[in-house]
Amino acid sequence: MSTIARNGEIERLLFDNGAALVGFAELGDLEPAGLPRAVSIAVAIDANILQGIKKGPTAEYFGEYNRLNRLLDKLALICQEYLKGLGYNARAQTTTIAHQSDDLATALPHKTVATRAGLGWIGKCALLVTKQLGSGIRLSSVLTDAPFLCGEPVTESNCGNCTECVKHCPAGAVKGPNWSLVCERSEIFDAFACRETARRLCKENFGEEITICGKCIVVCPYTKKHLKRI
Ligand code: B12
Ligand code: SF4
Ligand code: SF4
Repeated sequence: MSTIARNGEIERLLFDNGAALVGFAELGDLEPAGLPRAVSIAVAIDANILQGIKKGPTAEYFGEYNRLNRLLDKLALICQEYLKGLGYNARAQTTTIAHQSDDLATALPHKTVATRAGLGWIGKCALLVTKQLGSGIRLSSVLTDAPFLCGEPVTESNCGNCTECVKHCPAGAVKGPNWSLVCERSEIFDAFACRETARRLCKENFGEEITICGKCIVVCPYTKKHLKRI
C-alpha cells in the first residue's frame, strides 16, 4: 500500500468512527521510546454543552468529558490495531497509558503531537487551537513506525493581539505572551493556578472536585467562529 493510500485508509477509519480531525506527525527525537511518527486524533466537544459552560463548568460538561475520553480511547485503539494488522509497531496513548507527573506533564503531550501534525498551534491559554474548531476539541495520539505522508508542523502562534482567554480566565492562569516553539509552558500559563480554580468551581457548581473548566475554550474567537457555523 502506498503512503498516501495508508493515510487515506486511516483517515476514513477514524472519521467513520467519530473523529473530527486527523493528522500525521513526524516526531524526530521528541519520542523517548523511539517510535518515529504519530497519528493525531481530535474529537469535537458538543456545541450546546460548550455554550453551557460560559458561566463555569457544568455536570453536562463533565459527562461530555467522560464520553469523549471513552471515544478517544476507542479511536486510538482502532488505529493501533489497524496499524498492527499491517505489520507495524503501534502504541495508542490512551488515558490509562499516558500518565501525568507531579508537575502536571506527560512524556509526549497530545498537543505537541498535534502541532507536529499541522493541526493547529498552542494558544496563549496553552490549549491547541485549530482553524476549523478553535479549541473546542479533545485529543489523543497513536505512536507508530508506519510510514505516512506527514503534515507540515505548525511552529508559530496565530493568536496575534487577542487577549480573550487572558481576560476571562477565572484563575488568572493565562499570562499573556504568545507561544513559541522554545518557550516553557510556565512562561505562558500557570498550570497549578488553573487546576486549583477549576477544582473549586466544579465543587461549587455540581459537587465534584475534578479539574474541568474550559472558559478559555468558549471565549476564544476561533471556537466562537466554529460555534456560529452550527
Ligand atoms: C496535565 C494536563 C493538564 C494540567 C496542565 C495543563 C497544561 N496545559 O499542561 C491541568 C490540570 C492544569 C489541565 C487543565 C486543563 N486541561 Co488538560 N491535560 C493535561 C494532560 C494530561 C497533559 C498535558 C501536558 O503534558 N502538559 C505538559 C506541557 C509541557 O505540555 P503542553 O501542555 O502540551 O504544552 C506545551 C507543549 O505542547 C509544547 N509544544 C507544542 N508543540 C511543540 C512542538 C515541539 C517541537 C516542542 C519542543 C514543544 C511543543 O508547547 C506547549 C507550551 O509549552 C493532557 C493530555 C495529554 N496526555 O496530553 C490534557 C489536555 C492538555 N487537557 C485538556 C483540556 C481540555 C484541559 C482543560 C480545558 C480542562 C477541561 N477539560 O475543561 C484545562 C485547560 C488548561 C489549559 N488552559 O491548558 C486537553 C486539551 C485539548 C486542546 N484543545 O488543547 C488535553 C489534551 C486532554 C485531551 N485528551 O484532550 N490539564
Ligand atoms: S481551564 Fe479555566 S482556569 Fe484553566 S486556564 Fe482555562 S479558563 Fe483558566
Ligand atoms: S482566546 Fe485569543 S489569545 Fe486565547 S487562544 Fe484564543 S485566539 Fe489565542
